[in-house]
Amino acid sequence: MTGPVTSNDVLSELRAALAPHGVFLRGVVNFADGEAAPTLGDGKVARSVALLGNVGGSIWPAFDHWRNSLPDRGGEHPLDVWSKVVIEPVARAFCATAYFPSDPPWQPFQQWAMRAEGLKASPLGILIHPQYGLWNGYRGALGFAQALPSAAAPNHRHPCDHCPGKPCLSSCPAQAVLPSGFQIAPCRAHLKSMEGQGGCMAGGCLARNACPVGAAYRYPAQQLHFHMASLSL
Ligand code: B12
Repeated sequence: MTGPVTSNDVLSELRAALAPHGVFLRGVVNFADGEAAPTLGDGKVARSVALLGNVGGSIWPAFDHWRNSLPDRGGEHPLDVWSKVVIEPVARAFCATAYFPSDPPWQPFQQWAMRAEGLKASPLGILIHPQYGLWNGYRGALGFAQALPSAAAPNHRHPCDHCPGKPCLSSCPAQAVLPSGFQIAPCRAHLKSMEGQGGCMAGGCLARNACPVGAAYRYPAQQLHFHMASLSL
């Protein structure tokens, strides 16, 4: 694609450009006039964003292959670097502006996801998907000057409302999952302890692992460890 977005096929073309990297077009948000929206590269306000992310371990093979090909394995934040390596060329090809979840000023990725995909927050703070559970995240978003074709967000039933026993609330060995929100300090201290090294650090966050929704999409072991190591930094 070499020009601005004009065709209804843009979403199919976007899906095709992202697929080799295991990145999915997760949904679209169209902004009304005057609504808070991100700024495009040319200083104008975006009319739409396309949300890009992973579903289960979809990005892991491409990311791991890229990382293993580099002498420094992508540096201190390799997944953030890889996301840019993959998404920035797509943004250029589609005349869009790329935003990344880790880049300040933080764009409201979760608000966009709630709007575009009808997702709801789990007690952990992570949005839960009815099919993929907690095993999903965002690698970037593309801002466009035009509205994009979009369907109304699905009105999912909130999986946590019907969860028997809510095991995520009682599985955190650091008591970091409180009704008031996730507490990063006890989580990080636990990850550094012997118990944490052998538990959450080795096999992934025990509270996240305890969620029964989308268990088939749980990240592969290497990816679980990667995210815990990043969180403990
Ligand atoms: C700062 C941050 C954190 C901080 C939270 C500090 C805080 N109290 O807000 C810390 C370091 C604790 C954190 C941890 C994790 N995070 Co985080 N985080 C972010 C980040 C970069 C900014 C959040 C923000 O302020 N946004 C700005 C406001 C304007 O956006 P918003 O959509 O309106 O904000 C929502 C969030 O702030 C959310 N929120 C509030 N408190 C918390 C606490 C946690 C733990 C989370 C996840 C969200 C959350 O509620 C707001 C309203 O919906 C976002 C990316 C982003 N740009 O949003 C990722 C993001 C929210 N994190 C994400 C994830 C996956 C995690 C981890 C699981 C990562 C890991 N390595 O394990 C852990 C959670 C651990 C656990 N057991 O639950 C994902 C969530 C994906 C999803 N499906 O919802 C995001 C979107 C990043 C991504 N690449 O996809 N995170």
